[in-house]
Parts: sequence; structure tokens; C-alpha cells
Amino acid sequence: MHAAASKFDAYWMPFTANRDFKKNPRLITGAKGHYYTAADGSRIYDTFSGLWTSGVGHCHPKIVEAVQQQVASLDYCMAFQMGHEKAFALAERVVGLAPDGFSNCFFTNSGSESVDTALKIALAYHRARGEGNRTRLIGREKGYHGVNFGGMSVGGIVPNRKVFSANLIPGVDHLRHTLDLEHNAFSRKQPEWGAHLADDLERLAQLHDGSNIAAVIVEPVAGSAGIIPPPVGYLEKLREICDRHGILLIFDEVITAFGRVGKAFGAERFGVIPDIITTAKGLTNGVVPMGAVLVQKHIHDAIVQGPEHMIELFHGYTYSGHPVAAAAGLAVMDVYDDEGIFEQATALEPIFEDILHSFADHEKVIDVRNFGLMGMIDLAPREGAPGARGLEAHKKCFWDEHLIVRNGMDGLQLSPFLNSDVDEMQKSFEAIRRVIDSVD
Ligand code: PXG
Ligand code: PLP
Repeated sequence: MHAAASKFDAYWMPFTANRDFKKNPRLITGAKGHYYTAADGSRIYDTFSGLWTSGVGHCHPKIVEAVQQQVASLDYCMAFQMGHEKAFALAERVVGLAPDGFSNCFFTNSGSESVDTALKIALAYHRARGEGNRTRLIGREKGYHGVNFGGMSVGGIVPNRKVFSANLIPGVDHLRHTLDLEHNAFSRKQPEWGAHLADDLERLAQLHDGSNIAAVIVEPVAGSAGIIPPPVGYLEKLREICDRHGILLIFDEVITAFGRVGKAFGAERFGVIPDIITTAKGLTNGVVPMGAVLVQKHIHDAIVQGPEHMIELFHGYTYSGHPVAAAAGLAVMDVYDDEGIFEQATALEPIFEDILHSFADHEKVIDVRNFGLMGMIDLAPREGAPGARGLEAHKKCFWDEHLIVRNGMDGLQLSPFLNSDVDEMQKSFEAIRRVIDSVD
């Protein structure tokens, strides 16, 4: 047996600087509402709603109760060729929130699985309609679609792809991203500049012939790459080009769904309706892992046909529609409704936007971006050490200000609770300002 040097050795942490972290671990022991509790007993304000997950706050009593009851009454149910009521009820509920035309919901366990499921559904749809030649998938630079092979391949975050470059799935192209600080720095919500970048899709359709393209996948607002709202008219243009060529439009709404942009879905907020929507995170408020892929009726019906005794789509997960996750999801949908969570998020958006943009003239800040309750303060990288200033700010927030702030390289990302208290939110930004002032 391997003798560990410390109790932190064995766990290989995800997307973490493991050795740096383990020298001085930032440990959380509990959570309630808008605060975590740290190992030393201090209360830590959470500016990131978990990891974009926990919009209504941590350990919401209604969700806790639903999960406790469920785990004690039906802990697991065979997912294939068997079912339980709550999975059906949650699917109906989520489809009910989606734009007109959406009829069905396929459950997964994460955003990454939702994305790979959506890509497979797109391919299966075209093949079922006799267009099996439509195999090409289009993503976008700076896109984040999770870490599985499909999502990584259509994704456009370089460090996530670099090591796996030779094994990315074939037949993928990328649109250019829309972030250009020369043209759209310090935009509030959607920048005016950049709709023409959607024409990249038309160029790819010309290059490959549109009849060979299965789907294009984009985040309505890019999240992980640092909050990149779509330029005015951009999504509309993508929709138009997709329609012209019979290409499916997939919105990856793992972050933007369930109130993060003030509506149930980004599709609703932007008034642009995709063919497929991927979700996770806010589906269960992060309490139990779960994702869902929503599809329009024509997609479901094209695939779900043939002899009735046959499985129509050879795809699924052991934990698809897991009872405990479904119970959590149903309770979360109740909380969204009963507490007017999306309306609260809508009311907070202008306040959040103003606070965020008050950082625009700080000497260390090179851009501020926001949409809904998604925000980014981009710090200038330190000479010769990109990412160092951001990580130091994250650590300083935790140790000195009892605050969790997520950094992506030198950007500070903000994902306030959908039901934030304005005073608490303001105080958290005062603390962030002290940290930005004081980091080298
Ligand atoms: N698609 C999108 C649009 C996402 O934002 C995924 C897929 C993958 O989901 P899973 O559940 O497999 O992680 C995501 C996840 C960040 C951050 O700091 C963002 C995500 C995950 C972790 C951190 O912005 N997004
Ligand atoms: N690997 C093996 C050996 C399995 O038996 C299974 C599922 O039965 C999987 C992977 C996939 O696991 P999941 O359905 O949890 O994604």
C-alpha cells in the first residue's frame, strides 16, 4: 500500500493546482444560505453560487427535505426499461418551462454528459431522416462544453484541448469567438459590435456544403471563458443560417438556464429558439448531480419510431433520471416558482451591472463584462506570469476577506445568488475592491 505523506494526497482534485492547494488547503465544512463555513469556523460569503450551481442558496430546507425523504423511500431504480414517477414528473416540469415546441427531456448526470448526449441526438436525428451524411459538428473558439471527448472537441478552450489534440473527434470546425477588446471592451450586456462573426457559419457551410453539417453548438452567453455575451443580432444570425442549411442549433445552457439570465432559459431571454438545449447545474441547484437535454418534438419524433419493442436510441446512463436527483429537481422547480426566483434575478441584474462597472476605471482592470447575473472583472495579467494575479486574488479573498471568488486566469468571475441580498452583494464587492487594490 502506498504510504501517504498527508491526508490530502490521495484525492486528485479536478481543475485545481493540486500541489499548491495541498500546501494550505482551503477547506469548507458546511454551508447555509449564502454562506459557507470554513474549517476554522469562519463564515465565507459565496460570490459564485457554488460553481454556478446553487442559485437559490445552499441547503435550502425544502430541497433538503425532499432529498432526505426520497433517499429513505426509493434510493435507486433501474434506469433502463424501468421507471419511477419523479423522473417523469421532473421531465414534464422542465419541458413546461422551455420555449414552445420543446417536448422531451433526456436525463444525464452532468453538463459534460448533456453535451455529448445532445451531439449524439443531433447525429441520430439526421440519420433517422435519411441524412446520415450530416456528420460535421461546429463549435466556437472559447466555447466550454465540458470535458468528455465530444464536448472537448467542439469546445474551444485551448488548455483543455492541448494534451488531447490528436484524439479529438473528427469532422469538427469552430466559429471565431466574439471577444475583441478593441471593439467591445466594457460593454454593458450585449456588445453592439460583432454580429458579423456569425457569418463564419455561412462560410463553413459554403466550404463543406451545408448538407454535411449536423449541428452547431454555442453557449448563448459564454461562461467559462469569462462571460462573453453575444453581440446584438449574433444569435439571430446563427439561427437564420442554420435554417437556411438544415443545421440544428444547440444552445448549451448549462450555466444560463434556470434564472441565471433572468428567465428559465437564455433562449427565452434572447428570443432565439434553438432545436436542442443542454442543462445541468441549476436543474437541481447543485444538490445532486443531474443534467438534462431538451429537444423539440420533431427531433424526438424522428428518432423515436420503428418497431415498438425496439430501443429507439442506444444511449443512456446508469443514473439517468436518478430518484434522488429527480426529487431534488422537483423541489428546486417548486422553489423557483414559490419564491419568484427568476423575477428576483431580473430585479438584481441592473444593480449587479452598476456595481460591476464601477470597477471599469480601476488601473488593474482591462475589461468588465456582464449579462444577467453573470459577471467578469478582467485584471491585467502580471508581466511574465499570466494567471498569477487572478489566483492570488482568489486566495486573498478567501483568507483575508472570507469570500469565495472564482478566478479564471486573471479574470474574476461573479455568479451571485439569484436571491442575493443587495447589502451583502455590495459588501462582497467592497471586499473584492480591497483585494484588487492590494494584490501585486
Ligand atoms: N457546458 C457548459 C456551458 C458549462 O458551463 C459544462 C458544459 C460541463 O458541465 P459539467 O457538469 O460536466 O462540469 C459546463 C460547466 C467556471 C466553470 O468557472 C464552469 C463550468 C464548470 C466549472 C467551472 O466558469 N461549466
Ligand atoms: N464502464 C463499465 C464497465 C460499465 O459497466 C458501465 C455501466 O454499466 C459504464 C462504464 C458506464 O457507466 P454509467 O452508466 O454510470 O455512465
